[in-house]
Amino acid sequence: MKTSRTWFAILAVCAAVTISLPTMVYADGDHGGDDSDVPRYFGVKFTRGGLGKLNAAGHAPIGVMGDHMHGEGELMLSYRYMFMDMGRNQIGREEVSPDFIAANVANPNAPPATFRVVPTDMNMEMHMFGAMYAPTNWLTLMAMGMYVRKEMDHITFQGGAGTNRLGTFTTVTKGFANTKIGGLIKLYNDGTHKIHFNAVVGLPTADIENEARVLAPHNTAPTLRVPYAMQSGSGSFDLHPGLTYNGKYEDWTWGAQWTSEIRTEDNDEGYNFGDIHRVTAWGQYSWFPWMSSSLRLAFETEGRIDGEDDQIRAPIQTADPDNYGGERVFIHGGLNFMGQSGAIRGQRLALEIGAPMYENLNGPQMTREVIITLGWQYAF
Ligand SMILES: [Cu+2]
Repeated sequence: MKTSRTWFAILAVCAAVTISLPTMVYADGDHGGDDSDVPRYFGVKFTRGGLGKLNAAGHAPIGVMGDHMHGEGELMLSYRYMFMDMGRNQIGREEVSPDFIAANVANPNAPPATFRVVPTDMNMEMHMFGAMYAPTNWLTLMAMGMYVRKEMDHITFQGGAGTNRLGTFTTVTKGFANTKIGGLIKLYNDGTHKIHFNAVVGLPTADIENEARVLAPHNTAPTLRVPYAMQSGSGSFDLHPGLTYNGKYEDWTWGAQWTSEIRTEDNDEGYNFGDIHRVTAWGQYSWFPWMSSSLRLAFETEGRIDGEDDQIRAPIQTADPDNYGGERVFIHGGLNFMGQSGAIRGQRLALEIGAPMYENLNGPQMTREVIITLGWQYAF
């Protein structure tokens, strides 16, 4: 990564802290009346969500980001673990076998004329560390750092043509993804219906020069820069605008959210991932104050990669910028647990599992087979 980018990222984080400091001091001087005995440090209230019942369905399912705002002076820390498994290759909606890809699908970096290495399975683990703080009721600041581990299994076909298998190999990469910072801005709140704007940016902190040892078709084992899918993030400066709606009535809560990832530039290696647009809607029911369940539908459309990294040239589908993006519809089921008293008061534990209903992919490309998100949140 260019040093200018690193400095830009550091500057942006400092700027966000600086902007929020005066309001934190203001909040400290503003409290009064019934919560004056609540300890405050730098404007942060240590109330553990007050004295009333905390509702497990008070936040959206854990797979939704930037879904809720906080009241003035509240701070929330969170950790999410996300696991995604990918497999089966598709072109459009049609499943294709590794042999079909090796024998028929053209390699844009020919020779060889077709792809000679085919990915068969991939899994991704992501660790997300987040913080939210509300200097005032109409603004919640948020920051999230992410660390990613990816593992991909491949079949190598022998030589330049045919379907004789030479062997298999697995590559593993680890690194930081982009860092998200920004704010959620209240637009409307009448107690039943709430709407806020998501103003978040993605800073180019991702590792995009990951390498791994591969098995090449002529039985050599070079170390190469891995294809785009195995890099740790976009590496570009991205905008993440969005709009979020939340509603509640008795034991029910529901909501909907639009978010996008818009690339504003090429990354340092000369390409950018396609823009992503997501729309999701959910419903939740609180069985008890401490437990709720959720059902969520999610639609996503993503463009192809624009430009290319000239160090990514292997005869594998993931090295072709055109084999990225597509449309996906997922259904997710979730559970939320909310601690009501003692040491666990204010602590939230949530799980969401998603499976595909529809995938139309620019391919050949592997399908997403399952997404699991496990999260812990603590507001005080
Ligand atoms: Cu929060």
